[in-house]
Amino acid sequence: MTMTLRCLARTAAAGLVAVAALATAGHTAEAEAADTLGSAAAGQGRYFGAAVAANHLGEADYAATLDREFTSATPENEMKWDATEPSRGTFTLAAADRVVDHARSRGMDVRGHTLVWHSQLPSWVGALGAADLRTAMNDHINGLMGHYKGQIHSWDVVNEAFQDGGSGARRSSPFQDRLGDGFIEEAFRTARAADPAARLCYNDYNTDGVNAKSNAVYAMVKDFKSRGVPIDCVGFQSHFNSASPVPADYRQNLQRFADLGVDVQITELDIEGSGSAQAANYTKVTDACLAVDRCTGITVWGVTDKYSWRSGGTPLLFDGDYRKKPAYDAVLTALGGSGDPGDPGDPGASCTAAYTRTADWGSGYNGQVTITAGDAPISSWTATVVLPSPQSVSSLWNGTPTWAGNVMTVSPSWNGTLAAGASTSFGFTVAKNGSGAAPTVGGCTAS
Ligand code: G2I
Repeated sequence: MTMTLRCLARTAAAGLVAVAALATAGHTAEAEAADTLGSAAAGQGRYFGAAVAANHLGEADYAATLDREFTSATPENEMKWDATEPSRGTFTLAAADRVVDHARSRGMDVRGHTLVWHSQLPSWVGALGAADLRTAMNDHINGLMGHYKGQIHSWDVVNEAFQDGGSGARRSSPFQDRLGDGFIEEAFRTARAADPAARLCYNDYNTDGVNAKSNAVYAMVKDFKSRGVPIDCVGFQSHFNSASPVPADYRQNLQRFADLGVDVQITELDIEGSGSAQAANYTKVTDACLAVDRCTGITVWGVTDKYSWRSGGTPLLFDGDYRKKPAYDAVLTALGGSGDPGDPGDPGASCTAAYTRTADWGSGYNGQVTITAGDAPISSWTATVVLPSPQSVSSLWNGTPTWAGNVMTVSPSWNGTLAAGASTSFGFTVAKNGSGAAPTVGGCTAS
């Protein structure tokens, strides 16, 4: 049932659909605790996403963790203006396409980040006069949103347009300085026409609690709603550390925006720290989102601490070796899920198999396969070894082989139980019979 729940939750694009499907099947989300962030969040009618970098998708553990746990992806840098339109009118979208294709082929939603932002802006944009800049801004929105039309769940149309500090004023940028306050409204109107199905968000940081900056954003959203300027959501980046802790009025702040008639999303969550203190802060944030009906999802700003923009602060849910941190367990629990990593078939039970030739003497060789448990303890494993013809195995130790043609499937003899991350190995002696080729070691499966 655990497997069934996960599959249903992943297949359905919207969490509410997942809940309905489960109810039809005679189950509820509560009846069987979900065992990934994405499936647990879906049980609450929400998505759980991560910022994704195209250049890490080839790393097996990165992709496996992303694919297993998350139901939404935000390209971390690939959709920014410097990456997508480095010279005027020339759109370079290959890296962004990689993230979008990876995510969508695995049933994830995609958040678009970001269309109009003062940072990561190519210098040609800043050199334009007002009329040209207005055209370039609209062309950029149309170019990106047109390319991804129908594929993006929510777009950060404008990012970080307000100043830090107490004034609540707009931040100086080419857009603000040349086009004035109206550039935000214009960007949203252009965006609505470009992809009417996409949710259009304003996204910012240090707006997570009630303060002068969030008050200024609040006033803008209220004005937009009263005048019919198209806006659907507000993103709260939520980059927290000891200098910028989770605000005590986080939930109230999310709620007051929701009460304006927009969705709220936690868009770039990371919290520096470790252990139970970090976990407690993640619980606060997750609980706050769950307490606000229109908080539709949470995105953490990266998959693993290894590649975080604040990697020194270890702010994410998986450590540098893709192990679940206490913060992970805290979020999963807050979402109503349960890890239960020893359960057969649980996605936590995994292993890898690595082959080495440990000796070679002309007519024969010794091979060794090292089995390493993934991020949960395992109670058994099997690994397959395909032997090149016409080689034959004369002996095998620390494992139990069964044969089908030249495919040897090895299960444990005494060494099935491994702690998370722990290794064991089996070895075998091969008669070459004229071929010195290396065997192929297939997948490792664990329970
Ligand atoms: O700064 C944290 C985030 C604040 N809100 C908007 C987000 O878009 C922003 O993300 C970060 C990325 O996580 C970083 O990865 O934005 C940074 C740039 O403003 C990104 O850093 C840049 C480095 O500055 C570049 O040197 C590097 O080439 O990442 C680029 C790609 O790795």
